[in-house]
Amino acid sequence: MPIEDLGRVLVVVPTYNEKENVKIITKGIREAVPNVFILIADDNSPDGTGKIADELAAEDSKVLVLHRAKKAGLGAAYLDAFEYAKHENYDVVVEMDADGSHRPADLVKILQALENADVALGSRWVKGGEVVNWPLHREILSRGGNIYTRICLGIPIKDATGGFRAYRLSALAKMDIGNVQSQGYCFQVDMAWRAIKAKLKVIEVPITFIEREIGESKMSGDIVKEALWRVTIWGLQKRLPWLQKASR
Ligand SMILES: Nc1nc2c(ncn2[C@@H]2O[C@H](COP(=O)(O)OP(=O)(O)O)[C@@H](O)[C@H]2O)c(=O)[nH]1
Ligand SMILES: [Mg+2]
Repeated sequence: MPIEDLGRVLVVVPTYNEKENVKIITKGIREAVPNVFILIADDNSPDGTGKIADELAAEDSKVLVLHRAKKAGLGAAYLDAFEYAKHENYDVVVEMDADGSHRPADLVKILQALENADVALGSRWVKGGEVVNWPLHREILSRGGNIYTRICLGIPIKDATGGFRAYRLSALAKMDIGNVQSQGYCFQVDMAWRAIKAKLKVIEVPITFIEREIGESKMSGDIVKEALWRVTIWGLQKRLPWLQKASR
């Protein structure tokens, strides 16, 4: 089945201080999958990324910009974008970083995989997946975090923290995302966990993740801590159902 059969696809690219990267990624996506819509979700980046995004939108009618008031985390930006996708009747929504870590060539693979799934997760930790130029501590953190997640939640997903993935809107509608509160990596785990709980077909697609060359990572200790405590609580809730009521 060709990608066109998926319907209207919206690739959401969240940005915070990505003024050089935003042009490169927009061009890369456009070349790899000519017909997709691209939504740049910018949190009022101080470096002027939002203005550059507006210029890109002026040149290409399928590039759109979601201007958000201030930095409020990746999860909030994506939830806003998903709401937009629903309102505008898209069929598929994709999450993709602006910093060059996610290759447009893999976007094609992820969309093709979605032809037989509800959710397709780009995965660094399945056979054929890889990470390029990551310092050892990042690799240990990601591998370790994913093993911990798999054990806590009892799910078969090898890379639940990755941020390169596609959802059918019909799947998002079943995932009860109105009460998602998690932000950084935890947002990704939260979404994967909800997809599995909703009994959707989730598949992992091997990707090559390349560490950014331009700009700075927004990863922080707080993001790691958030993932750790929330995943631990979800794991406990799964095993001790009476905890469900205590917190969601
Ligand atoms: N809109 C928005 N985008 C963000 C925010 N934090 C990170 N991003 C974007 O999310 C993507 C991934 O973030 P990055 O800093 O590269 O994280 P890393 O890959 O884990 O080091 C990039 O495109 C960032 O610009 C945020 O608070 N708001
Ligand atoms: Mg990055």
